[in-house]
Amino acid sequence: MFKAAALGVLCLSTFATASSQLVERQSANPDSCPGYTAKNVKTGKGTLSADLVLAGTACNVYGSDIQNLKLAVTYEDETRIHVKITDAKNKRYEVPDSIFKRPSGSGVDDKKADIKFNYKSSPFSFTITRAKTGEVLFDSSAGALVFEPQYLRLKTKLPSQANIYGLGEHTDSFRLNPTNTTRTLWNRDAYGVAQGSNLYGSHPIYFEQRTSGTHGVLLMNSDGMDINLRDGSLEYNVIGGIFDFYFLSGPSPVQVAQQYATLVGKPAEVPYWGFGFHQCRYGYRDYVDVANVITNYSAAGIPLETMWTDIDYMYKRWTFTNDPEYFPTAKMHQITDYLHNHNQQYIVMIDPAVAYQPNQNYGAFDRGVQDGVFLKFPNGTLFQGVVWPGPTVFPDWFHPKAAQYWTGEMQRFFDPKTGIDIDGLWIDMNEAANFCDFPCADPAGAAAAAGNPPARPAPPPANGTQIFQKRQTSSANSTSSTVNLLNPPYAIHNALDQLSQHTIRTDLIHANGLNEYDTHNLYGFMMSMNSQKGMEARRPGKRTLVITRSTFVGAGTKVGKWLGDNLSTWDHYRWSISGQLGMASIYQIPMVGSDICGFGGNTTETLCARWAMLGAFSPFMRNHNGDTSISQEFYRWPTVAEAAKKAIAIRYQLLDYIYTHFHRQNTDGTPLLGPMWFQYPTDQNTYPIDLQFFYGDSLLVSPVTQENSTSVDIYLPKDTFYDYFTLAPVQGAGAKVSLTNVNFTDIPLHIRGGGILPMRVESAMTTTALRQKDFQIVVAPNASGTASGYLYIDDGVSLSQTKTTDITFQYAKGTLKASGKFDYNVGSVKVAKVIFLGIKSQPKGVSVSGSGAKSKGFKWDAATSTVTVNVEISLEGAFSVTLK
Ligand SMILES: *[C@@H]1O[C@H](CO)[C@@H](O)[C@H](O)[C@H]1NC(C)=O
Ligand SMILES: *[C@@H]1O[C@H](CO)[C@@H](O)[C@H](O)[C@H]1NC(C)=O
Ligand SMILES: *[C@@H]1O[C@H](CO)[C@@H](O)[C@H](O)[C@H]1NC(C)=O
Ligand SMILES: *[C@@H]1O[C@H](CO)[C@@H](O)[C@H](O)[C@H]1NC(C)=O
Ligand SMILES: *[C@@H]1O[C@H](CO)[C@@H](O)[C@H](O)[C@H]1NC(C)=O
Ligand SMILES: *[C@@H]1O[C@H](CO)[C@@H](O)[C@H](O)[C@H]1NC(C)=O
Ligand SMILES: *[C@@H]1O[C@H](CO)[C@@H](O)[C@H](O)[C@H]1NC(C)=O
Ligand SMILES: *[C@@H]1O[C@H](CO)[C@@H](O)[C@H](O)[C@H]1NC(C)=O
Ligand SMILES: *[C@@H]1O[C@H](CO)[C@@H](O)[C@H](O)[C@H]1NC(C)=O
Ligand SMILES: CC(=O)N[C@H]1CO[C@H](CO)[C@@H](O)[C@@H]1O
Repeated sequence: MFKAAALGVLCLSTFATASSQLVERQSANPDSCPGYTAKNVKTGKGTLSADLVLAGTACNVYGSDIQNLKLAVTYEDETRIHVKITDAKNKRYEVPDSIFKRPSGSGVDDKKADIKFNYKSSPFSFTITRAKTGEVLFDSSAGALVFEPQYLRLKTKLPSQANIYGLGEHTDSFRLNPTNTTRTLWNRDAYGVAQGSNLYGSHPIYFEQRTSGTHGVLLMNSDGMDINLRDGSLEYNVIGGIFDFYFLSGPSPVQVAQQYATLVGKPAEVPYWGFGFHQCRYGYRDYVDVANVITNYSAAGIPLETMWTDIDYMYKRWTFTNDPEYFPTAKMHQITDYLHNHNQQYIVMIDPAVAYQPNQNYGAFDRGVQDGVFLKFPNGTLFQGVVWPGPTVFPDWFHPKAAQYWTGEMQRFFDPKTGIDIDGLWIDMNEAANFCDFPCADPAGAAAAAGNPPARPAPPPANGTQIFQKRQTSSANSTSSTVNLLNPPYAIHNALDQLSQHTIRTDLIHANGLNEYDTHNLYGFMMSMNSQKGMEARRPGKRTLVITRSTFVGAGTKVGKWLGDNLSTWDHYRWSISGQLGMASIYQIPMVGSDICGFGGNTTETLCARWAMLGAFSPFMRNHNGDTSISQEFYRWPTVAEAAKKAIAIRYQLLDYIYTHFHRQNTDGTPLLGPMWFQYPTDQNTYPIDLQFFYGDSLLVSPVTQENSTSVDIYLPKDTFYDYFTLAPVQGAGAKVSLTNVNFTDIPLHIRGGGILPMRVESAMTTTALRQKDFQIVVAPNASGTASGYLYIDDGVSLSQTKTTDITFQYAKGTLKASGKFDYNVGSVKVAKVIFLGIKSQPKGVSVSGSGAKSKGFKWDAATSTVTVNVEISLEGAFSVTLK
């Protein structure tokens, strides 16, 4: 329809008009826009409202300027201000309540608030300032406010070289480049992509870190957008919805995280076993392969908690089916029975797209059609795309029967008696991904051309036969349309040529009248909500473990997240750290991890060894790779096996420490994983660091990050640390420290002075066995000689816990005190050891108190300044241990 040259030259395939308008688009300058004047300003208790009237001649940069806007400001509590700007006359799309439950309540007295809203009338702009100091945190006077049907623009001033974090999902550095960053939010299936582009999820939240404090800014909007960071400013360019801002006061980084969690929802608890080690790959040929991996792990003495299967198990890749020859139900029962009998678990993947297979007795398709839950064109024809099974249809999560349909399919297919008795669920391709080039006029032809689904050789599967096709990346060929829901005038920097490319058409209308254009970024989150519900219905009262690829604000309240299809490269190994820091500490999705050893391409022994160790300090620890990659189970190489055994043993010994921190994040939003500046917010040296991080409050992880290297330069703030392995004190000087001779089975770890770590005395092959091990308490005093820590224990699986143990440890002046709640019945598990670090002189003796508590002697090690006290203390009540 349009000249290829025009499309090619300007890369504006989205702009479906004559070339004169292309020129206009090029010169469109929002800074020339008139802005708005605030009139009729009304203030109430903690509220302010105003009319915003266009202040001059419309600039119409990407559409017609809307004449009259409405401003509503609410001081929702002392720490949060809500600022909403929308069309005064016409209702516009807003993120629905079913996705984001807006806080209720009418607000607090602004005099009590930690941050303040101030405005200028003409042209209208506003600031957010700290009440105590008057420091300006946000100032929209950096550029004209523009509000057009499909283009919203607002620009705030920032300090030069600002420290901005968030605005994910991305593989950029954790601290975003303050002078030259464009973050595009448009969820996208992004196989192995480089940095600087839009990925699977959208999180329009940023934290800004200053030595004077930290604050957070959320734009609650699900439309596509570009956020431009230039030196001194941050600019939103959004293609729909409204300006719906939430400002969070901090002032500490952890407080911003807590405030954000309060706003968007605290992360769901996961089962204790979810923290065990998970193994998966794409390309396990059949049930025999899966069974062999399970037994090979056991033979290698590497703990395997959960075995996974990718889409390989499906019949022709149809979701909610299993292949009767390669993965027959009876054999799958043998596998799940075997795993469950050995206290191990099983997880499989499902995709949202349902194979388009009319008249094939394919229940998941037939029932969906009957319920009318699939996305349709306005004329009622089913919208089809192409995914793994070939032509597919897509559930419309906004359909009133969609949740019931999805839960029903899950109940049926995962029925423990007649189906596959999974313990958790993996959901993929939910951006939603679609291989068919837009406009996908011939899905069947496109599927056949791409070889979806792949042909399988004649059964039975011969050992060693590669039966699966490659994971494809489709090359886009652009086409255009004149409809705005497909091609808005402002083109965000989507890495693909247009919004609908490689996904569901953005002009489709959902059952509730919302369009895909506005809600595209919600698709993966809505699949997450429904899948989580489906899992809960299978095992009522039990926590779920659902791992998704696509996320939106609040996804952590339902699911965990893996970082997607990365590559087996050192870059991706390094980026996995900032990727998981973003998810856990900024977006409140703490059950996160990367594909250990890398997904695409071939790993190497040393990369896999290093990644096995780094991955042991991801909340979600899973080894996974692609179908054409070499096998990378940890037992494949001696160094990797040794590294994995060692790192998993450390992880398991620390599992209750991690579980306690995860529970705390569930309770108040305090991140389980944090960047160094969360703990040292006034130390500017920590701001750019994203290759070291804290796992819980007290463990600093500093992996080797260069190929073939056995050394690493790490930063230690001015503070007391202890080497995790020798337990000897290490004084941090606020400077770099070079660590050498870090061999391929080692990862540097430091305990931060001031922490108390509850650990198991030893590791185990499963988390069930681990829960039978005794505890040892490691006390790591800070320079003032004090320390504190926590231990939370519950049954590890129930949604509501009746009896829990929640202990606070305090150490000062030679005495460790444990107090709190001791209601969970731990059976015969006791505290067997207490290790005091940094004790420079030999104690004269030790005493213990607590019902039935016994001391069984102690040992002081002069070389490392540690005292190890052997004890026998029940976890039934308060106790203390004193060094005399
Ligand atoms: C800004 O970033 C873009 C995209 O990464 C790059 O092409 C360009 O060279 C950068 N500009 C400057 C001034 O660094
Ligand atoms: C399991 O281990 C055996 C013996 O080392 C090996 O031959 C086989 O390839 C392994 N299979 C898998 C699936 O790991
Ligand atoms: C309905 O609309 C779609 C998209 O325009 C078109 O491909 C399809 O052929 C139409 N169906 C019928 C029955 O007209
Ligand atoms: C296929 O592999 C399984 C498990 O390793 C083995 O028991 C079986 O004998 C093999 N079959 C053939 C035909 O080689
Ligand atoms: C892609 O678009 C160009 C320009 O319209 C056209 O010449 C070409 O045939 C198209 N390619 C395919 C594979 O459709
Ligand atoms: C990975 O290794 C396999 C087996 O040696 C090889 O066939 C494949 O081409 C390699 N892949 C890449 C991306 O190098
Ligand atoms: C690491 O060592 C391997 C094997 O000696 C070599 O092939 C590779 O080039 C080295 N990589 C770097 C970055 O030096
Ligand atoms: C690696 O170093 C550790 C001590 O840090 C040592 O125990 C281990 O034997 C070494 N492994 C190898 C393969 O050299
Ligand atoms: C040690 O920790 C206590 C709180 O547990 C704190 O009050 C004190 O300032 C800390 N001392 C140092 C030197 O960090
Ligand atoms: C497409 C892509 O890059 N996916 C992931 C690859 O791995 C890094 C690090 O693990 C992730 O952050 C990416 O999201």
